[in-house]
Amino acid sequence: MRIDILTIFPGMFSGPFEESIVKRAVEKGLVQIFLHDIRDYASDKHRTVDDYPFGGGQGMLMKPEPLFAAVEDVQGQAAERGPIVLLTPQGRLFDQEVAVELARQDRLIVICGHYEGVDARVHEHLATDEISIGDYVLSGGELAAMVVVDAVVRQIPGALGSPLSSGDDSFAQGLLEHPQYTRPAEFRGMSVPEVLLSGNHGEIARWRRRQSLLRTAQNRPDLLASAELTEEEKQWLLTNLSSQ
Ligand code: 6GU
Repeated sequence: MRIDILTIFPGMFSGPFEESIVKRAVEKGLVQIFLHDIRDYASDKHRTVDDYPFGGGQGMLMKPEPLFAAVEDVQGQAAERGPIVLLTPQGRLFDQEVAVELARQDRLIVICGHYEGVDARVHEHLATDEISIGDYVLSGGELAAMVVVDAVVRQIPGALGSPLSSGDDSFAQGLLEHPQYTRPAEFRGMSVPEVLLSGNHGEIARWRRRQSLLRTAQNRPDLLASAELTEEEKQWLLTNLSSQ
């Protein structure tokens, strides 16, 4: 997979992509990430990428010409085709399903929005997808791009240590992940649940499933609404939620 990121702050990406899973995926040749400075595509000597909104209003907007020029140039740098994703608080909400969908692409071109927004012609005629990472406003699309790239790259087969590692993640089954423990079995008087030490895989699986349901009901009842629970699980949850 090839990912091209168009940004006015390419330097912001040097830390996050040079550590951990993204770094390893790049080293393994599973993904190539290219950063492009949108200012390189400005046509004036001041390298202007923003301007005032027509009709008045607060702040500045990103001009269309440098963004169109950047996407056209970058697109020509490789034969692969894929979505042109504009990162903006006006986009569709990013979640695990979107991460999996994007991870299936051969190529992503990601545009980091900035200032008070982006000229609407970029939304309408250049971007093929618009993504927001949540209902809050960031100063720019860069942090969102890091979030999206991290979540996408870990879905590429081979990016994680074990091929099954991402299947257990929170959201992979539409529920939050169950609690996990490592050694020591007892720490400052806090002990690991007995069942996890029992070696009984059936019991362990049942405990984990119930803990997933409990966490999801407590922290993300919205997710529980679309999960499939057996009658027994519903009963168990009712009993155990009310006893907390
Ligand atoms: Cl993609 N960009 C900005 N600027 N703010 C956001 C966002 C994106 N997603 C959530 N908030």
